Amino acid sequence: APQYPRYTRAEVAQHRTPNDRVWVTHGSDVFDVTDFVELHPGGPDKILLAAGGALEPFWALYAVHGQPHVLELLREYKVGELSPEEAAPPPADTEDPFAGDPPRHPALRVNSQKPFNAEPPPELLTQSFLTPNELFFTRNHLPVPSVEPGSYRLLVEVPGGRSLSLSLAELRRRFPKHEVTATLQCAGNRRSEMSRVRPVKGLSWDIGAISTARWGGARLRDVLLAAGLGDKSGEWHVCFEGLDKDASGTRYGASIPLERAMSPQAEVILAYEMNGQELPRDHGFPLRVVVPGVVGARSVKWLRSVAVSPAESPSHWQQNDYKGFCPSVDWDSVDFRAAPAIQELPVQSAITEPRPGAAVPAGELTVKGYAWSGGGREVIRVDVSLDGGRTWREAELCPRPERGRAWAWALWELRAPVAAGARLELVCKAVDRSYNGQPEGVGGIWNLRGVLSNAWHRVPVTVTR
Ligand code: HEM
Ligand code: MTE
Ligand code: MO
Repeated sequence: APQYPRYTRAEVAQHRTPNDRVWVTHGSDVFDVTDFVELHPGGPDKILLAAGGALEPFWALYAVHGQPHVLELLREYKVGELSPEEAAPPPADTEDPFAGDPPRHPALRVNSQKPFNAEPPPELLTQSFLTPNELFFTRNHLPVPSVEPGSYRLLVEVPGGRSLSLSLAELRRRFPKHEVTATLQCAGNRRSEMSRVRPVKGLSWDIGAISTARWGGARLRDVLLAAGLGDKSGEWHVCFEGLDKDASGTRYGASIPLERAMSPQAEVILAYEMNGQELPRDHGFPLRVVVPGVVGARSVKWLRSVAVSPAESPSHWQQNDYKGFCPSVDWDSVDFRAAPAIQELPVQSAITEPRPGAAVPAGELTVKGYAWSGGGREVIRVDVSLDGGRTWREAELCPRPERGRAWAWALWELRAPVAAGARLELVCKAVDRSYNGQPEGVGGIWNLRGVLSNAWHRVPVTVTR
């Protein structure tokens, strides 16, 4: 057998672009696939996502690679092997509250490592209607709690009713499983565009703080009824608390109006399944709330307790965050009590392909993206412009797997001829069933926290020959 040079993972990681050569690993083999990048049937952008690292996490998502001819093709590009000492993982730091966080997919774009906040790259976001669990955006405010599923109990408190303490087995046995396909979006999605107008405080999300899954679990309504919830008049809320806490013991919390929790049409569930698998640790294992059509912040993960209360959750994230304000309000004048907590989100859309600044070939251009609105309001149309909003055409909405309440996004596509040498400004905007549209610019919706960023999405590209 031929002798190959040995490399460390750090050496492989230096080869991430065609200029530096594109290296990948598979098992303990190292490959230089630079000359294959342009030939890749899945496109050059996709293969580059794995550049400098292991192929396995990517190939696990795209099963076409599990065929013998793919491995044979790869073998032609072998240039080396990983050094034997590369196998052992680094020792964990026990002082670090985040040391127990789970491993993550290398494709995720990390906005903050501790706590972990990351979004899928746009090229993968609209690759499938349901976001693979490994790529689903993650928004953690605190370390991921370690939960032992056998001893886990959910506390349920209903005034005038009884307190329940439910094991996972009881939740599954006592309540029928309800499934709902729903998109979750963080209030801060597309914040980076807002901070370009004027600085805002918050994580700099691009367009990927949004993802879609099929969730399975018990209806919150059924659980509250089992706890003896009777007729309630006046204002009531359902407060959720997570098991995740900061150094002072403060836990993540949020609430929704009782009316939504009890509405059979609103389909609020306590989910133990995500896309047919048990919940991943980053997404709330073993149990989370899923509130379809509502800002992600209310879908509390690692659910510790559910309590019906005359007041909203006292949590910082309900009272002093996730609220919108007039563009003139600054950190000296802001009064968080003056604005209602965000629940249903406004209509949103974004272009996922091509990427800003891309050079696209002349001929037929395919523009792809997502569109979604809160409250179950179906997206009825997506308008796309190639000239900065002067003229428009209607995108084709990809068929949705199910009708009814539009808790999930619509993926869309537009094909248009483009001429060599042109400079285009691609723009998209969606319209929902209530004929709500998106604002043209960021200026009028700018707010100090950078939430609710849903202006027309603009993507400049140039056309080569
Ligand atoms: C398709 C090879 C990396 C995403 C394919 C196919 C081959 C291939 C041969 C066609 C398979 C068939 O239809 O029989 C490779 C090699 C890679 C690589 C050699 C690395 C050196 C990646 C990565 C991703 C990816 C990192 C994703 C991030 C895809 C997708 C398709 C595909 C989505 C399907 C395209 C379609 O159905 O039109 N790849 N691939 N590939 N690849 Fe890769
Ligand atoms: N629940 C707990 N317990 N802790 C959190 O930090 N983050 C919230 C919400 N639920 C959070 C939480 C926010 S702001 C969002 S946008 C969603 O979870 C993100 O869910 P995901 O990480 O599964 O995408
Ligand atoms: Mo969020």
